[in-house]
Amino acid sequence: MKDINKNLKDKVVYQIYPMSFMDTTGNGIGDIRGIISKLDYLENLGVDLLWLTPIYSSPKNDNGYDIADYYQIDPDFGTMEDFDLLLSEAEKRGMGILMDIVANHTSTEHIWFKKALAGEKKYQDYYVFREKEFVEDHPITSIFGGDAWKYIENLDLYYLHNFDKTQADLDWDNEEVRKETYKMMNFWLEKGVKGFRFDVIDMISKIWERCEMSNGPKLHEYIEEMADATYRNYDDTFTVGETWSADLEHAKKYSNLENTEFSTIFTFEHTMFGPDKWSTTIDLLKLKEIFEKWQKGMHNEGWNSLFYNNHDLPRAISRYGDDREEFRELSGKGLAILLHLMEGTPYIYQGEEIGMINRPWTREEMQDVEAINYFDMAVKKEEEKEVLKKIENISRDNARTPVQWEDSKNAGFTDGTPWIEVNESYKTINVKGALEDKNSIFYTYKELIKIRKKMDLIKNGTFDLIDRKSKEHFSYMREHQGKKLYVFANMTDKDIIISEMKDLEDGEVIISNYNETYKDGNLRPYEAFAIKVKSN
Ligand code: TEU
Repeated sequence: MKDINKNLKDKVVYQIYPMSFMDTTGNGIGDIRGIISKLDYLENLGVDLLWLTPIYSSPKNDNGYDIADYYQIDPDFGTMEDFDLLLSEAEKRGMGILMDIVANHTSTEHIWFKKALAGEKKYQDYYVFREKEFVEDHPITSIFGGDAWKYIENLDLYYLHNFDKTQADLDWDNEEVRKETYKMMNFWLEKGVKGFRFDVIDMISKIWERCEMSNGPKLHEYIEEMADATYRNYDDTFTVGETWSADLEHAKKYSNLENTEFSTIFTFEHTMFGPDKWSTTIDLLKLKEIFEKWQKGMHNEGWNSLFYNNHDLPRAISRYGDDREEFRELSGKGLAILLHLMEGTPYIYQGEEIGMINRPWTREEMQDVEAINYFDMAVKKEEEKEVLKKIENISRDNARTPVQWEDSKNAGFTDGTPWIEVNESYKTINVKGALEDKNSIFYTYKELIKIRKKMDLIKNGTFDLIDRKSKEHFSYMREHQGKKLYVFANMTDKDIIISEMKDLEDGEVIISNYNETYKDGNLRPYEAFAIKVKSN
């Protein structure tokens, strides 16, 4: 049996959204050579694994999550030679590459779908083609808005697309589809990738009786089969499943430490609070409860992921912290301290380590298919100003503005015209500046990664909230083998008092976002720090 979860608890993942990372050709789109040019930077940060969102051949209606050929690198990103070079250059620096596997759907440009449209029954069975009667009995709304069934006139059939109409759902109950997927995964494993992130993997088994698109009866059976056929045959792999619908029970099945389907999973409860994705404000009490539920629930039974943002979510500081310039750095460091000292695998989303923030969008500037669909529908019912505010707070485009490398033109991302707006904040927020300033957010992340690797307590300790009723601070205590770690984070822009801090004067402050250490129970705006003490 291979050691698939080697050093799992030490690892920190950095997510790269290649389109927006670094462009070396001047076409305005980031590329693989751009990633290679920044590997020294990532090594300096200290991360272990680089998760690349899809770089396969794609028409990019959903920025690469609509895959036309899983065996080809999209020419916008470079060539297979570039990719091989990336693998070896990353390996030299002790970093592994994780590929994104989109198993639920392909682009309608994929050869299978084209053959299906041309009438080949074999390939129609790869997808979910259904007749009118079935479709009428099974109304399904696309996650990107509108009807999830699209009619094809010359076949007199409908196909299912849970996302964009150019992303046709595959039928995982068809054994050939599964085998083709495993073959493709083994192709990448053979090349030397260290593992995978699985896009909407909870959707591969559907519950048709209830029109539920996730958590179907065969879900775990198929994942087991996939793991056996692929990554379980390789040493030291890392896998993460994107599972929006996972409750604790599913989560433990997925990432059970003994017989693991995935090393870890992404759950999203802490990213959504309101009635829908667009109208949701953070409720600190709720946020604390959600983290507590997952921290306690997974302890010793599974292994969770720690993240605030990714390519589908707005910037962490703008959402959970305070992006006003006077507080941005403090708040960014505070959020990092709060998250990284919990149990689970931390993910850093490109630009998070320098404190990138959201920006306002006009209709013309929006790139994201989800945001555009939403805007066009919402303005029919609501004030445009209100809708634009929601887009500014929540839109995926916020995560997709180019990484701000320098304070020069286009933030040093490209010599050409960037495919998406550059965030105007690049003059003050950029990598060059962050590296030069030993007090920057970057060095807090770097320090947190080092601390994680050294401290068993972070990897294995219990988790208990401190003062769960406080609407001002988010604080907790970890405990393991006679040692305790207290983490305090003021979530407001005011001074606050925390009485629980009083007895900790003898402890050792291991990290803080203010230079001088704390004073008896008084926390300054957004102050966050961790203290290690011996327990009696
Ligand atoms: O995301 C899954 C997903 O459900 C998101 O679309 C999410 O619901 C949305 O951003 C929030 O409303 C994955 C990918 O991460 C995303 O980029 C893709 O668009 C999607 O799958 C389809 O492949």
